[in-house]
Amino acid sequence: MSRHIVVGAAQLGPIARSEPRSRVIERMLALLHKAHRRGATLLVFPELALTTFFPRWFFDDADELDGFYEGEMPGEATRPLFEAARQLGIGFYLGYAERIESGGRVHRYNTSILVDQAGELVGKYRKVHLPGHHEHEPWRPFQHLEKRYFEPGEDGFGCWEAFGGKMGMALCNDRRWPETYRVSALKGVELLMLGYNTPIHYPPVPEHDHLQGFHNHLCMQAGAYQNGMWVVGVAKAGREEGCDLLGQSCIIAPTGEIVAMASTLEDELIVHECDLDRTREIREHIFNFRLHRRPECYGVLVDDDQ
Ligand code: CDV
Repeated sequence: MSRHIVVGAAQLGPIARSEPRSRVIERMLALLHKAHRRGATLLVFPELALTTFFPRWFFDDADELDGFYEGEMPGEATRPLFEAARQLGIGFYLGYAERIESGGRVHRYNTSILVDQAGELVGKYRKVHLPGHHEHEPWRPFQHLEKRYFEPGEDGFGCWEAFGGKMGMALCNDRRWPETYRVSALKGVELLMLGYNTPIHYPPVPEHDHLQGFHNHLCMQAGAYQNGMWVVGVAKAGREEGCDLLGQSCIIAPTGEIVAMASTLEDELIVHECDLDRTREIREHIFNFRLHRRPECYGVLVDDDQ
């Protein structure tokens, strides 16, 4: 079986608060068809791809907040994506806000799913590293209330056998943490998909605003190289409800080199043929975990009190 997989990164431009799901899905379907025409069999969409990035606002009305979540997947709005995947034979990764009821309680997660070329769900990931804050902080020009609106995922990082290889998922802030890549690599992941919404302005440390693009690529390129894996990072980009979101969606080879990158802040597709066997160039040599890793020296990494 070929270990080459043509992967697309489907960057989305801004989504207005008033934009209905149906319109967003139309935009995503256009990218899905375009990716299919370019030979892709896997397409990666951003984090929270179906709506505007709602954690930028404080909501005290639970009904209004719930309007941003999906209660089922696929639901009425998202079913056309699954149907198109099956008809075209192209799978996808999709980030969305998940709301479930279980054990008499409501749970909310920042979630991504992987859907295969038959339109079937392969796996689900719930964001581990939730950034931002829990309480309303009026001093900020915009909020980042992920800690309020989501519970952290408790299943950690996974590895799913699909598309002829071993696939991993993470979401946005996870990409800044080396543990994301290392745990995924130790589980065998060869290609890690990562959707993000990154405001250029970071209110607690505004002197770093000019470094957002640098840090974005720095962490994903380092993660790819140090773990010998493909990384596909996909942005929701552009000026969304007055907030500038970083673009720079890219596909990164296991050597850490960027092999494709978006050049706009709008809906844009980039595509690359990824040879999953290229993971071996790194994993059998400089980062041969079996030969060179020293886990007995790393205990502090998982100490609870650090
Ligand atoms: N959606 C995110 O996780 N955003 C964070 C910001 C808040 C730093 C990020 O890491 O890009």
